Amino acid sequence: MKEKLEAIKNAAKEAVSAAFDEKEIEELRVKYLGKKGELTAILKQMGSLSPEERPKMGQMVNEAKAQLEELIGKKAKELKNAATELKLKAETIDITMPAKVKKVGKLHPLNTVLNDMIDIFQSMGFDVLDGPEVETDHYNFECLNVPADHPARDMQDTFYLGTNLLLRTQTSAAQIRTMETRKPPIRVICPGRVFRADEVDATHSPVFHQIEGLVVDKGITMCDLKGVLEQFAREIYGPDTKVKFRPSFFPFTEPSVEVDVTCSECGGKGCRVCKGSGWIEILGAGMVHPNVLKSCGIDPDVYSGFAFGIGLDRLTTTRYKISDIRLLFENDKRFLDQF
Ligand code: 2NL
Repeated sequence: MKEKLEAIKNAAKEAVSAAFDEKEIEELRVKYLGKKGELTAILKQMGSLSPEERPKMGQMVNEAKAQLEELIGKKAKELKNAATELKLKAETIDITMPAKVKKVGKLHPLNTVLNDMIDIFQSMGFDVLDGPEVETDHYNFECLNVPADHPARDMQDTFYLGTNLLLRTQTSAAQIRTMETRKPPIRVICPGRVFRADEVDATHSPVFHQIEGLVVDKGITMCDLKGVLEQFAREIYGPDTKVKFRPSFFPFTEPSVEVDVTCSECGGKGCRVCKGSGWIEILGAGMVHPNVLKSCGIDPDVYSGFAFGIGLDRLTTTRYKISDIRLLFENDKRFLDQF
């Protein structure tokens, strides 16, 4: 029996020291120390020993048991530490690695310029309006005093969708509806896409963008028009910008003007951008024609107003030195990434 105990002890020691992981050591604990384990089996056989041998043998088995328990406990701890270390190593974060750059979207240059313009007019008390891109002949031309034989009404210049429906050529229609529904004082701007059947080249696109503005109240004069548009020009182009008003003609305003500002590229000396003149035309404007007020149910003997139309695309191409208007519409990522 003594030899048997020795043999079990040695086999157990060897197995424990060779154990590879926590699962294996647990299996060994069951095999040797468990209820049906080998040491327990020896204890059960003690009945066959003489009364003198029994306590001696009992002591030896208990010692062996204690030894093995300690050994197994120690090894289990070692294996557990090794496993933890391995896991921590696998989870290590290298904080010196460069971070992954997340690409976020940004505003299209047209929207950046539009937002600037909206801020300027809102600070002067204007509301921002929206309107449909598909309009009727009535709102796009008739209410605006554009006669039936005006070249703008020609199929060559306007996209017709039927005899009466068309793609709006300016954003005035939304303002016409405002005059029909709101009582003066009216102070609105209306930004949006407009459409003309133009030949496409570096400076012309059949789709472009406009901001129209309208002010109607008692006692509005050309001075109000000049004040508002000068303020706008100085905020967009800088406080030293000079503004020039030239007589012009539009069917919907009388008198009408075109507005030039000193060239932002050369400061007025003359360059390629302003074609040597020192001036750049930025908008058309005028006092709202009495016929237009009448067509909206506003009495021109009581009220007067001014209106203006500003092209957004050329303002954007000159600000960012974009050589071709088509770049604004092609959505080429290489172009858009530069803003
Ligand atoms: C341009 C400049 C302009 C208007 C637009 C307008 C709107 C209403 C009444 C009167 Cl509701 N006028 N808009 C006025 C002057 C100029 O646009 O170059 N247009 C061809």
